[in-house]
Amino acid sequence: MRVLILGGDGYLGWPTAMHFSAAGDDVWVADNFAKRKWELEEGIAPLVAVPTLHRRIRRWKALTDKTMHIRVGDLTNHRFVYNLFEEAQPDVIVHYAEQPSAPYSMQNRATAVFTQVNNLTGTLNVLFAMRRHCPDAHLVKLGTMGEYGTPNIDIEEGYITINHNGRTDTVLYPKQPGSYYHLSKVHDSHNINFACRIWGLRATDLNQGVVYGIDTDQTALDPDFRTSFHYDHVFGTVLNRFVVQAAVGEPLTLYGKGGQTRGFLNIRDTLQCVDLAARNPSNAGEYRVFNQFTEQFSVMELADRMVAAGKRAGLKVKIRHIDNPRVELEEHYYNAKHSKLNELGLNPSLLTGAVIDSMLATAQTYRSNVDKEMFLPQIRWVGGQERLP
Ligand code: USQ
Repeated sequence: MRVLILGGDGYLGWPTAMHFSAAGDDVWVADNFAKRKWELEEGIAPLVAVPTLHRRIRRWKALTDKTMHIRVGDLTNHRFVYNLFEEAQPDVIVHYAEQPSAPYSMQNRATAVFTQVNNLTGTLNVLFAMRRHCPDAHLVKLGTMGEYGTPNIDIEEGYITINHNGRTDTVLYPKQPGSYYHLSKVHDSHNINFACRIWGLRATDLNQGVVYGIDTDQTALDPDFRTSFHYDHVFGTVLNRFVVQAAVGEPLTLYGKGGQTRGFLNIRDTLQCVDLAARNPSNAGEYRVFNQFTEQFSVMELADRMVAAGKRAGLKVKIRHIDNPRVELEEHYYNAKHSKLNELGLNPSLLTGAVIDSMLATAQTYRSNVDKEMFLPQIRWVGGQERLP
């Protein structure tokens, strides 16, 4: 397949690029390196410094003799997107190229507006470029489980059948997201669904849970192939943060009561799921939704597992309860369906003690890189004052 990966420099994009290239697919990657700029703005850095994308691609070629094509540009520039799609003629477009952090989007008006303009404009340009240059291509778009929020009923896989006043219809599942970032994914979902309905495009929206993990088969091949792993309060996801906090002897930052329950998956399973979606495309005109996670945990359960892993490693890991900087339910019902990727053959890597132990060991290796100032949350959902010019 010819696979175009949008956001190929990121935590998930780079491992995805290596995964498809290793499988023999023709890989094109595009990125505008915006994430590196946001890191500088926020004063944060990944656990391990990440070489430039150009250097990693050269190293990949040297080690595997496989070429990846790189194009640098911004998806909000429609000319860049049109030229890219015309030139690459992809069979599959894997779209990660969005601002991915809920806290980043909740800092102030400017970051909320930026997140939505950036994410929505980029995705709209992708849809229009598909219509013009590759209408048969399959869009594999990274959505989020956070689109659904935490409703008091079971979460279905994308659609729900409703009986209303004696009539029945199947509609997109209602969305109650918890940040302007998560809302940007909701708006994207509606735009993609609409493009499938009116233009007959084909798309799969992967409503992904919270990802954890440092290594994939390919990142472990060479130090240059390590991915952009964050543990800070802006871009770090909860288990990745806990692992690094434990590695440097800092308490785990548990927000609120800790009963917040989410779907989780290993970064290795992200690659497997994207691969399964890409190799089993949806039909023309079909907007397909997969709930992409393998297990549900509460944040407290993860903290307890981290404490146990610390004990095995001879570390005394403590839990610190912090006033929740977010507005979210801290005790709630959560039961999300996730069978469609399993039906396609997903073989999950579950969160065993051995998986946490190995993440902890890797984090300990890079202990001296950790900036402990980046652990405490500095962005609140309410109460922050916007600085006006
Ligand atoms: N949390 C803590 N302590 C921390 C960090 C987070 O208790 O130090 C809690 C949060 O309050 C929240 C839960 O852990 O209840 C998850 O937070 P997170 O930062 O790991 O994940 P989230 O902000 O939801 O966003 C992440 C990714 C996002 C993706 C989403 C999937 O950054 O790109 O869309 O996970 S999901 O959560 O399923 O929507």
